[in-house]
Amino acid sequence: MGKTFTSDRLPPMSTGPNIPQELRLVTSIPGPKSQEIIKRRNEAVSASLGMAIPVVVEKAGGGVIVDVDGNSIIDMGAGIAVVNVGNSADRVVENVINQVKAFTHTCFMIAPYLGYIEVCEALNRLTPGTHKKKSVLLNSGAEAVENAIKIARAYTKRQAVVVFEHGYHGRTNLTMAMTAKNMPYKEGFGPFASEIYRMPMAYPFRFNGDAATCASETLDVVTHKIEKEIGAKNVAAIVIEPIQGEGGFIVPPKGFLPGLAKFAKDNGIVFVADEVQTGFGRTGKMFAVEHESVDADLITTAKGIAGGFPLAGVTGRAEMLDSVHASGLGGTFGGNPVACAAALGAIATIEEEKLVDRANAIGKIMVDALTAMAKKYPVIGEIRGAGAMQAIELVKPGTIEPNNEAMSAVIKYCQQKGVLILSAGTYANVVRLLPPLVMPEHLLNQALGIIDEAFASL
Ligand code: PLZ
Repeated sequence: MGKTFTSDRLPPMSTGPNIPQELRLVTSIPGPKSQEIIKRRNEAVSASLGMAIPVVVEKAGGGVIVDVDGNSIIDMGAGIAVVNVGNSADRVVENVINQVKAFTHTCFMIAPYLGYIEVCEALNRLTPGTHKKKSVLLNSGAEAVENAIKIARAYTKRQAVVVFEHGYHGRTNLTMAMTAKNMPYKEGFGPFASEIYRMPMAYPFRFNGDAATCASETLDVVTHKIEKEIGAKNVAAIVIEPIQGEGGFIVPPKGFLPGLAKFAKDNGIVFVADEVQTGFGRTGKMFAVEHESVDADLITTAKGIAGGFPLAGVTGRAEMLDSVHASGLGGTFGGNPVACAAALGAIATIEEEKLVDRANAIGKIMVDALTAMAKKYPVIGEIRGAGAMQAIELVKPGTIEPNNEAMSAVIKYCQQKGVLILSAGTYANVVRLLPPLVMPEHLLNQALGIIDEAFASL
């Protein structure tokens, strides 16, 4: 099915549960069983929740999701960059089963347990920088970002928070305020938290000039605005995704992040890298700030940390984590023992299976295929990303005008052919590819072939 791109750069590896690693369509999408259950979904579940593909999952592993009708779909989304180690990865399953049998909850603030401490030790070790680090564990990416702001404010005794155009940080009140895009995230949900200041983002594709000028000019504007409009001495934190995720996989030009980090350091501002989407090997480094050796004071993590279990963290300078008064941070479920056991399994998988290298190999295969497509199809404005986090920005041919219709058509075509891909972008014109890092090569090639067909069909 579809033209395939061949290469031999991905070594075979265990894909967890014993699910054939194949694209198999036995019904149209959605099949009859999925349709029946989706009727119940629509009766029982809030109508406000989205649904990227209308199939009901029965099992998943490696590079596929198998639905209740027996269709086996290639997963190019990994549950939004969560199952980097694949679904039901062996070490995650084993750790979780053992932990569930031992105990499921005590509340770390009531009676501590080793798993939480070991996850913090792993985060302190894996995040870049040789300074003394500490961590706190939470339940979700948004909660991690909220806690990073609490820590930065407590440490600096300042209030202002600087965020960026196209940024995404979550759906809680504070993180909604930090998120750039109104629809669907913010519309009607105000009033929003105060003391959030949004700055222009260095977005080379939409900047009139080369990447170096984009970095230096945008940095000038940002620092000028911070100084003149907020006052640098009032800023507690600058929060940025090293590669913006929901905003459309916007990769800041070289020099922009280090420049911001330096400005933060010079002005006593806590520099927070939101690595919720980019973390745990996704971009071909354990953390995306490593691409430019950016010195982040705090790093927020979630998604890929625990092989699908809800867990998040804030990791950073020990003196910052320790500046909060006793019992100032916490939560009932934060660092749940089962989620911690899963995280230890996921982290062991990433390290022992060398998934960071594999993310780079996956990236090379994707970039080769996508670059070839960009030459053929004028709706492709830009291919960008890092490692196994790659996106295609779609435009009206010959312009940089966003092409939302083409994005929807490509995604729909792929779904009908059994390839799950996700959308992104402030202008809803970006196709993003986030395969599990255990994706077998033949499935990756097959998915890329179908994406090519989708463009040809436009
Ligand atoms: N920071 C950088 O990408 C979550 C959102 C999906 P939570 N991105 C996926 C949706 O539509 O809700 C995200 C992120 C970055 C923070 C978050 C928030 O993480 O675990 O969804 O709260």
